[in-house]
Amino acid sequence: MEGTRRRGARLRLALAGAATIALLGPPAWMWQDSLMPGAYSVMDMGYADYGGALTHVAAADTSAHGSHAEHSGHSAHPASARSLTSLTADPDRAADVVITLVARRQRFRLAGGRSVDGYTLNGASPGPVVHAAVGQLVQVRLVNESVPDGITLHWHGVDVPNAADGVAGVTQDAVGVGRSFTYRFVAGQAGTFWYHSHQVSHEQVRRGLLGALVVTPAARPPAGTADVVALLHLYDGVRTINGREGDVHAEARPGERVRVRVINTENGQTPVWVAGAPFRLAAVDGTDLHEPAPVRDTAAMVTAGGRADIEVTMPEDGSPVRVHIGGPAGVVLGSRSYDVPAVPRPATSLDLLSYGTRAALGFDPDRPDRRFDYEIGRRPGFLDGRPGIWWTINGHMFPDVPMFVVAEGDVVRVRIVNDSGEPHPMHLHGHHAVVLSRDGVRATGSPWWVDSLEVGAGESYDIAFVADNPGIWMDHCHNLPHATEGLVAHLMYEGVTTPFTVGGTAGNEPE
Ligand SMILES: [Cu+2]
Repeated sequence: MEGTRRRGARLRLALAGAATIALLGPPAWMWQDSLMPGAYSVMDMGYADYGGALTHVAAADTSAHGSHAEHSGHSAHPASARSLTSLTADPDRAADVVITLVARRQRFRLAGGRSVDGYTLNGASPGPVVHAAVGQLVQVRLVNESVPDGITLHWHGVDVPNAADGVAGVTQDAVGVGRSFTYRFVAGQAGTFWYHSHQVSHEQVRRGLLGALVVTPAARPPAGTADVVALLHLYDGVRTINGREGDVHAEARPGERVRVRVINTENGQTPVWVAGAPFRLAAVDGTDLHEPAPVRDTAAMVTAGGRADIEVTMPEDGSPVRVHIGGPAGVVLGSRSYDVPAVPRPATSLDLLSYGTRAALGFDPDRPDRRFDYEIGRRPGFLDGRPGIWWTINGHMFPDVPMFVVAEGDVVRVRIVNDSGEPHPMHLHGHHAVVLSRDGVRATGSPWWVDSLEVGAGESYDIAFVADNPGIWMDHCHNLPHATEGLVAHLMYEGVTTPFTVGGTAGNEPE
């Protein structure tokens, strides 16, 4: 139990009664109490939340109660703990897709001519589209030529091995100027994903350290289909698609089926709608929906950090189709002509709670091993000495937030409640969760698997996932300024440790 207690220890033991002192003490105490140490391990952050499985752990001493007893035994013996650096793709397997990405701080031009002071990968932003077929091993060597704060790459939506997750201070050190880091992971699921820096991410993502990752089914795409990436990003407040202001044109023949992969790299959700043809929402966050019906005069909402694959069948008469992405501009599909007028955003939006038809989940979410609450609030206080109105998680302010502890194989349920007055796009690393209900209304449509879930002000969601990817994983708001304001927690597997620290000589600053 010693290891369990150690990991559950608060960051500042000397101020274990911090909550009481903060309530009763003068503001100077609160200010001093909030100061973060120069380096800290996320393992020592906040307090352990075992999701109701604590009784199982406690019972382990007197009875062999299945896997929990076994895992409790593991944490009692640090010698059996695994560093997350060992959680990698098979080191003996040769890579199928090999890429080098060189990051630079530079002034660059968007397609269309506007000059931007930011960051590039291989001389451009967005960086190159990384393509892989499902099952292939992807190997990306990231080289930092000139980004002063250091960089990482996080593979957003890909359930990579933990050591490849790219979170500075949690799964690696930030890659300093003149250094490199190699990411290796198997592209286990066909779908639309993206990559971005997770070092000073609120600034580095905004200024361009990002790109698309497309994993296609192993089979060659059937004849008569086309595939278009549409990565939405704002540079200096200017809305772009694939780094271009205004429309992106893509060739599509009459009768052809087209998949437009919309990637929302922004901090707020965005609507997508289609003029000139009905569409189906074929996939969300890299997972195909089950039997999605064609719709028209309807918008699909894409969560910040999320993806939506819009499938359109081109009209037989050869007329073009406009896929609006957040506004008048978008992807215009055509062959002879790209002349299709913009139409206003439809009044109705797709509700994914009831879109498509039911299918098996592959596990039983009604028999969870752990149940967690992730209740988001807001209150005045100090965060690292800064006064402000900060986010809270289960009533606690960063860094005294819960550490959600699971064991490998657990079925995990999480109730996300948003009482903070603002929407939050919640992003769990390393896993996909299925939405069970919203505001108590059960999902009746296609299994709705997410890695980025818009939780509106006043809303609550029940989600579930299988803990099948050991490691230490961020579970945070992907409105990246909100993450800097303390809306960050972690999911930790029993028996997994990290040697990395936030802060320290590498200057790790994941948010
Ligand atoms: Cu948020």
